[in-house]
Amino acid sequence: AQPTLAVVGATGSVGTVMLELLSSRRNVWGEIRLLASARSAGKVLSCRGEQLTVRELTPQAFDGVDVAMFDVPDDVSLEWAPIATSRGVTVVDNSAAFRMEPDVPLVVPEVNQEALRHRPRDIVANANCTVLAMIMAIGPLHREYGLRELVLASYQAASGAGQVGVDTLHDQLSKVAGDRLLGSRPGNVRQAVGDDLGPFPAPLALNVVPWSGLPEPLGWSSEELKLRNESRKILGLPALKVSATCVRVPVVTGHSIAVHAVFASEVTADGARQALRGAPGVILVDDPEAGEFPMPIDAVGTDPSWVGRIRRAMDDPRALDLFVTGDNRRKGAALNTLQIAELIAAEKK
Ligand code: 11C
Repeated sequence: AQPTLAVVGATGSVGTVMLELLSSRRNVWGEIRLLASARSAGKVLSCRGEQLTVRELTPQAFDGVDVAMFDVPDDVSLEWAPIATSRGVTVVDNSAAFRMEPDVPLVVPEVNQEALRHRPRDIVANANCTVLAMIMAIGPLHREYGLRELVLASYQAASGAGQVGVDTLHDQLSKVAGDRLLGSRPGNVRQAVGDDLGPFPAPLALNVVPWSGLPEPLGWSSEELKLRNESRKILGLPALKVSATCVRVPVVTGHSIAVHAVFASEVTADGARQALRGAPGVILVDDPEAGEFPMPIDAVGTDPSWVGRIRRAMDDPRALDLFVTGDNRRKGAALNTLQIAELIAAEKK
């Protein structure tokens, strides 16, 4: 029989993309069960052409389930993933709750699929959305040249903060539209936007905000530490040097990263392009003279990481500079989670 899949957090922003992907990818599932908080229970959602009623998340709701994809806040995953595994379910979790646990693999199928084999807790973690966009490009380059160091700047979309982030950006954009003096005087964008900043620490419309996530010691943000720690774990490079600055930009969907990557051996831009051209889950868009660059407006709604602006560093023959963009709700969240779930489904057959 085909395995039963539960989608936990089915009504959320990433859950919605999970249902879209389940409707468009090769069907490997028997029953699909949608679970969410009591508030959302009873809603009817469409998936694979079926109308499915959302059920409340309870321990019994996992009975008969083989694999569960979780997209819920960290504290909900912490509580509910062990309840699911105790009922025989393999959990693929998109929160940050388990990512750095040594006995939980952090898997990107195109980069470290072998890590999936060792999962003593029956929990597999899905990586952070900024990490996922970047690591898809860095994985093949690491295999070719041996990665030593990453210096990163992110350009993260509002949807990284969920639907409330998207709504906040659109509300702010409507408040600033039409007034051509806005942005030319100190403080006038703040005044136009008002006090409702949603999940962001400053106005996002007509602005960039050099902050994403929660405060960590010594001035770093949690998002910046995730880029460091999760990259190290996925690549199996525990001492990799990583410095990141994470920035929110007024984009709805699509996280971008400017990458300076230092390798063990000399690189060439053509060699890097060659390594990326055949890489699964990567699309090379690198013809600046023709106006072809990786950009969120093109990458949104697509599966791969878009990579371009590939240059050898002018002052270091072992370093590359490049730009990467990926849909943070697809490969950055729903798609990678589902790819892992599909690999587990194939094992269970
Ligand atoms: C953002 N990347 O753009 C964050 C959201 O580690 O799963 C995802 C947080 C995470 O705000």
